[in-house]
Amino acid sequence: MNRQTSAIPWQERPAGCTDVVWRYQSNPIIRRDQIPGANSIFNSAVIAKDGRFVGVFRCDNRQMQSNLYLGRSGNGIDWDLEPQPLTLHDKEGRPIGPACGYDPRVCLMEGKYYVTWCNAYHGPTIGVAYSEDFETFYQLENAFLPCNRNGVLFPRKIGGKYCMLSRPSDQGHTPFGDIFLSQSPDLEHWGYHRFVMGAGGGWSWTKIGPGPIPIETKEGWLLIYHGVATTCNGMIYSMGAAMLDLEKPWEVKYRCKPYILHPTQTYECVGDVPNVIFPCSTLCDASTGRLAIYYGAADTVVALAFAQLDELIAYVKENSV
Ligand code: BMA
Repeated sequence: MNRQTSAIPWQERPAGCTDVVWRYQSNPIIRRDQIPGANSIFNSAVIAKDGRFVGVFRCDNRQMQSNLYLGRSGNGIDWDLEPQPLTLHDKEGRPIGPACGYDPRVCLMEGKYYVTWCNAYHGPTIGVAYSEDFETFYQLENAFLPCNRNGVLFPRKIGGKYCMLSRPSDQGHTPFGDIFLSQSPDLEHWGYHRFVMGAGGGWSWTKIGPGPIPIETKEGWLLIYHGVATTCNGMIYSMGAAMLDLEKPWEVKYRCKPYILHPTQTYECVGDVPNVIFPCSTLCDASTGRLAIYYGAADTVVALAFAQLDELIAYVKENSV
């Protein structure tokens, strides 16, 4: 189970709101210039550790280069971000340089914190690194051939294999894209690829991509993902949800027809890339079923939304394709 035990950020659903997912009233939680020299800080991943919170943050500098930065927080809302990018080490422990790339996810598995992100190797592909202490990170082999984005690990082996979702792509802004699942005995050799689900439906007809680490529930893996529609004015990124089979997670049990969050607020609609909601992580309180969802807004800032896990699952089932 990847549910957390720390007291996660929480705000009750505002009076009069009937939405299954609602926003933190003081969004955004990370400003675009919270790291000196930053242009923007957005699509970022947090996780609970030792009663506090840690995270890997995407920061684009003023040359518009993307790097990953570490952050720490006592409450999951106010974050201290390191001023320099995270340094990667090779398997022998030698420093190999800053973690270049974007859109990190963080997965706790077998006592290690795994970071997957969009790395560059003759095009975008999925970088993988791990840390036991969230201080020193060791890079493994890239998971896939280019071009691929949105590598998202499951938090345990399934059927004896590690599993990762991803979205094969192109070099650019990819006007297509479906979610696939790959399996590995060792987190370095990936195969047994399976189709999971494709772009489709009004708000996600152009492409979809997996978001936070899937959440294990009795009824299946809850997958929160982003879906994209192309309009005469560009792409709109919304948040969707589906349930995957627990033991065959390439099988979709339920897929929610409506989006669960859509860019409507100024900080989601105005920024470097307007109209983008891009979820990368969740915190889930096991005792209360409270869910905090962290998402990048307008490719500029980090924002927070909330849901009750049971309500969200019921909503996905009731509104399933
Ligand atoms: C995708 C990625 C994301 C970004 C999104 C919207 O292709 O680059 O990092 O949030 O586009 O611009």
